Amino acid sequence: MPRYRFSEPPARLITPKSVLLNRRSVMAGMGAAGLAAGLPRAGRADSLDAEPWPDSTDDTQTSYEVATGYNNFFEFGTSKEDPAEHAHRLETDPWSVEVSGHAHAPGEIGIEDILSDFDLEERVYRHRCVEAWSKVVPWIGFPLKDLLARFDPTSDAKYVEFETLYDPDQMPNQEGDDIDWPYREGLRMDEAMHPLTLLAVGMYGEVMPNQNGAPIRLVVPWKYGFKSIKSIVNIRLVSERPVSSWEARAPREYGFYANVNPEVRHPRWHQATERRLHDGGRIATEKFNGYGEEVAHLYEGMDLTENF
Ligand SMILES: Nc1nc2c(c(=O)[nH]1)N[C@H]1C(S)=C(S)[C@@H](COP(=O)(O)O)O[C@H]1N2
Ligand SMILES: [Mo]
Repeated sequence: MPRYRFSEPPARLITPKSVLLNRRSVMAGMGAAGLAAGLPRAGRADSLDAEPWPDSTDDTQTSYEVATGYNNFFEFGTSKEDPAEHAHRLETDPWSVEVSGHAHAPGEIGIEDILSDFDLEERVYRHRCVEAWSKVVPWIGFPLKDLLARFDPTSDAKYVEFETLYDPDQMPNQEGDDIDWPYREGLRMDEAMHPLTLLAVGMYGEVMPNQNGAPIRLVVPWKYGFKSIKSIVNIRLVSERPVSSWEARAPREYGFYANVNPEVRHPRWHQATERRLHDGGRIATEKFNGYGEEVAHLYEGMDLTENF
């Protein structure tokens, strides 16, 4: 396996206290996750046994209600309210993720094993989206590289391709053609191996709400929101650059890299500012969403206007 060398995320991006999930409460909660979608926190049966999180970003945290009530999850409809209304139809137990392609040990892993085998630390990430709105969400997750290591990628693995579940019975908008289903995304191997690239299984101390991508989703904090694919069932280690669903649909509008970049316009809108959902205020968008110190080196020598 090729060796990737990255320092661990700086302390400001991780809560000082590593918060391990109470596995039993997670397991008990997985089945209830669908029913609980949209309920206020206190009413949810699937709380994770996590300590309150200290602030590790100076931006204000988005409320749970907004973070779970204003979403993009096209499988359930194209309006921001559709996921909260319809995602309860998604059955997340049982669930497994298949890892295939250029790996010495390809295979499948169930969500229970993911929850029990990987160190789940609660981290706060600033998460800003291509629509020019931003959320600050305390994700619970672990680095994607830890999962990939288990399947032992070969040196032919240059990119990682991700796929969401395809099941129109549960995801009714997959009957339509808003996207060439299933939703697909991709990362270059070094992006996938970066310690800031997370697989998230919860947020705000709870099992992931369905509308936010239960039971497992990607979080790539320096890229626009659409890279953070939800409800993943397939991970493929490939040698050619994959084409994401958005890139396939509108190649002039959505590139493969999708790094947050206020200097690069979307053809139909500028991307210099974002509207913070917690107060509706507009602020300047930071290059790489403020994570330049950690990730800018990945793109050294690349023209980010060409490679948007
Ligand atoms: N499978 C799937 N994943 C998806 C999407 C989607 O429509 N389907 N939308 C993306 C977009 S455009 C954004 S902005 C984020 C939104 O994540 P959030 O609802 O947790 O804020 O999810 C991303 N992941
Ligand atoms: Mo988005």
